Amino acid sequence: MQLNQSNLTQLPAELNSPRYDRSRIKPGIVHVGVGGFHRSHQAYYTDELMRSNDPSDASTWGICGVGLRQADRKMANVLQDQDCLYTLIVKEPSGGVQNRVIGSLVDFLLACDHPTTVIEQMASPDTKIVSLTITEGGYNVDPVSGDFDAANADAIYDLENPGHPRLVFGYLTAALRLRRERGLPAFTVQSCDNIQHNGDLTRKMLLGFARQQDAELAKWIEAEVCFPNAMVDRITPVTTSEDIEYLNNQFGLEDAWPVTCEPFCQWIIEDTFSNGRPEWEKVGVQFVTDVTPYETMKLRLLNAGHSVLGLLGSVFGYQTIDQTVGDDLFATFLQGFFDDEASPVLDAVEGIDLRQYKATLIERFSNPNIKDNLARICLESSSKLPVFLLPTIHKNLEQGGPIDHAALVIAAWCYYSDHHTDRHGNALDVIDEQRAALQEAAKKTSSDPLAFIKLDSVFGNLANNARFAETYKRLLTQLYRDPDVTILMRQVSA
Ligand code: CS2
Repeated sequence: MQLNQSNLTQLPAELNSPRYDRSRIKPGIVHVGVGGFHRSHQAYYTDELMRSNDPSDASTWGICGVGLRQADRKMANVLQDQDCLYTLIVKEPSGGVQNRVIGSLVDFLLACDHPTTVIEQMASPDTKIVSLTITEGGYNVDPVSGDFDAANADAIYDLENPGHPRLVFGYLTAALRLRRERGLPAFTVQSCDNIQHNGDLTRKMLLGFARQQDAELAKWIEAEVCFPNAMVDRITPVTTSEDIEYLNNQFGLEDAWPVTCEPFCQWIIEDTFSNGRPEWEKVGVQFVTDVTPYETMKLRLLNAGHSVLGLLGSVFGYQTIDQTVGDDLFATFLQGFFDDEASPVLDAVEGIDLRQYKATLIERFSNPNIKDNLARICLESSSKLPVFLLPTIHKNLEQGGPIDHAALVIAAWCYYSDHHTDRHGNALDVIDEQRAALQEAAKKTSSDPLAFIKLDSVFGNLANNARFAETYKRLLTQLYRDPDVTILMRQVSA
């Protein structure tokens, strides 16, 4: 049976279909970047609200998905065939599975085909929030200055073609211009990407773009648009053909693009919205005045922990996070990184027991049903590690704290970037915006052991720190002599 609106009432109870009347739902949210994470997180919370809330309020917070690029065409086609319905497959560590068909996504538009429709949807009086999961790369940050990268070809195109832009900032600016002209209140721009101060970054980039186009409009945006910062968390591996087959074999359901995720789910948001928001607090979302301590904790423990396992595990020849952390040596190394290097330089977080938080992380990573591929973890490491790992290193360098675990991870990253293989020579699929630059720098290791960390677009001035340089060089030289990372992991853990 095909997943669509007319078949919903006939689906087996285990698929937990939405019972609310989807035909009454108006899209109050336009979401740009409908991938796995949006569908396991924001759309899940919103569906939960629609199931539980006074329907008159929840029904104004439906989501209209937007894909900006040709690469989103597959999602557009799948969602169109399925009336925007999809299955969320929540996999428990015990092997149990909780399925639910999510109904909060009510429309999907492909911007490259219909730019005006997307701009009008954002400018509609119904739209109160435009939310984003566009990945780190989507923010168009100049890696050296940290400002909006005005030299980007798409940014230049958008300034010349405001009616059919390419970047999200072109769309937001065009829609906000219409709202201002029409006397409508501004929408909130809500980043849901796993980025530090995601709201502040979005604000900076949007204003950077808008000022070049229209200084008056930029001033209005500055005064009227809220950009709440948020910490987002739910491990969402890439959907596999087995997930699609599982629904088919188990329930006879044809869902061309389900999403799988872990049971854990967290969203902590600064409560600053320009034009109202859903009552997400009714379904477990936390609203706070300052999200900084929560996001720092998550980035430097969960995400950094992933990178520790991802890079060392990849070089060793493992495939998934649960397999890697299932090896005692890797688990001990990770615990050592958490306890000796990451947590001593974290500020206390109100209401959170760090020991407990770290234990929960190891449990979540160990979930054998998630099968989170190391390839997913390692992709775009050049935008991840400067946020996940480098701040911990810098703090420890300032305070005389230990750096060996982190330095070994960077050495493994150099090996990985240089060879694009594991230690046995099996190819690794390296996906990174800076892939070529990373490899070029890593290739110079034989003549200059510090060449990799001299790549300043990633490492800044780290190579100038004598203590780091010495530790890194020692570990790297040994790793290049014998790429079995476990020898060095034992040494560091001892
Ligand atoms: C991962 C994250 O991409 C990564 O490196 O650490 O995608 C992680 O799974 C999420 O942030 C969990 O919320």
